[in-house]
Amino acid sequence: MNAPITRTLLIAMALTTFSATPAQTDQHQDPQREERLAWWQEAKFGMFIHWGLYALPAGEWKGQSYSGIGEWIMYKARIPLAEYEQLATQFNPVKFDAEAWAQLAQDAGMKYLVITSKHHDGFAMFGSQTDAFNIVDATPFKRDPMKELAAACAKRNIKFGFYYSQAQDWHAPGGAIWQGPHEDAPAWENPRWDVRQEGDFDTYFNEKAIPQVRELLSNYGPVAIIWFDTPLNVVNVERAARLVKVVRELQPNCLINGRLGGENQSDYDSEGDNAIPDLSRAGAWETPATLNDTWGFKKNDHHWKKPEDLTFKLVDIVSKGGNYLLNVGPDGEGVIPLPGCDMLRVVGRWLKVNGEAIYGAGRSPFGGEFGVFSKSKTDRHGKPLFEARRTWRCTTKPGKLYLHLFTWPTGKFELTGVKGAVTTAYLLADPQRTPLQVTQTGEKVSITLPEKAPDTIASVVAVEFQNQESQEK
Ligand code: FHN
Repeated sequence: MNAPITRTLLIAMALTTFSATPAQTDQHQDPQREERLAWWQEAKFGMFIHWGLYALPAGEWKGQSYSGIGEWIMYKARIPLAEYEQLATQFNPVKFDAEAWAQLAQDAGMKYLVITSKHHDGFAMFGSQTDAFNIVDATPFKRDPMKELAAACAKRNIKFGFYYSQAQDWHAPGGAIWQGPHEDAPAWENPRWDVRQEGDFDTYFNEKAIPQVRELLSNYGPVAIIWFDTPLNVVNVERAARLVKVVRELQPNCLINGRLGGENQSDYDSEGDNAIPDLSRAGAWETPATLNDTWGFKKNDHHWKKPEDLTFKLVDIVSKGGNYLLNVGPDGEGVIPLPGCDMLRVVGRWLKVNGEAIYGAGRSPFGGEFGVFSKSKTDRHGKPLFEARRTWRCTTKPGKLYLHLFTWPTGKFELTGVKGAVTTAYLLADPQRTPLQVTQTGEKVSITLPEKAPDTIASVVAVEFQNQESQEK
């Protein structure tokens, strides 16, 4: 690539945001897309896994700690390619246990799993004929963990998917590189830090990205999702269409997330990282989120969220119409950090009792429970501040409402704006489903509750209606 073109491309890249992704999909009136999405709409909760060579430095390089997300260490410390390649010679995650990872996803109540097959560092975590910089050919481990994980997921009926960084590749000549700023890292005049990165994007795209996507979709059985990321502005409509063609040719049922690039070619929208919309959102969308403050393992990140908060976020997202893709970052030995496992199992236990109100559930018909826009306070963009409320949420199924009570009311729970005649209400935590006392006057419903909440995180009251019509907004 000649210098002026490189410069223009890189400047243009800097003008695009890479984390928050605007709606890219035109999800309307495409019956095939609707069909592809059916299982995913039911699933609601998935496991994201960021695992790669970056798990070894774990946020530190040559004695220096780097702030922010750990999988960006190569970029932040501007690690020369030859030095980064040395990590592969040390990568031997002998404690990796695909069965244990898939079992954790199952225990957490997660119905699908998406793992980094190649992140921005360019290292393939699968056996690749395309590029020797991969886990089978370049590490002492020599195993293909993706094969093992695909099999472990299939055994448990967990849908299996791959993350693939289609634009950014800091190792292949011509791969795109974020210009910055990124967290604490500045904006670089020339974001490339190693001459080996020089090259032409199309050569990288044609000779590495497309063939590797082909490998992923040919060698691992059914792939439920291919999760692209940071298209920058290099994955334009034409390049995106080429990726879509490969996906549709090899695995017609495979879903494509909302960070492909180009326009209107994804199956569902990806929200920004850890971004949950304030209000309900139509269409198919997903929030990818972290358990602490990093995706890839960082030894000093102990800033774990609480299981109560994760459960709230899951319910909040489902009640607004979305899916929750929650990340774990295994370490260099192949172990998922224990605090993450413990938290996920708490969410899973809650789902065992209350899963009926999550899987396949629709959005809230109300909306006031999400919060209100402040009349006096503004956010950092100068827009009215959204003051979120967290006391309750509502999900729906035909003829049913599910009230998720995060704060247990004294005596009664009052609901207004209810359409239809209530026939019965009961707690999902009550195996006998003993009817609760309900009074209804027009659109006002009052449910008498026991003194103590049966579930310390959130108790769910199921409310049934005479009419089987959908209660969803
Ligand atoms: O740059 C990546 C980041 O490392 C991580 O993979 C997240 C996950 O959504 N995606 C990008 C930033 O949005």
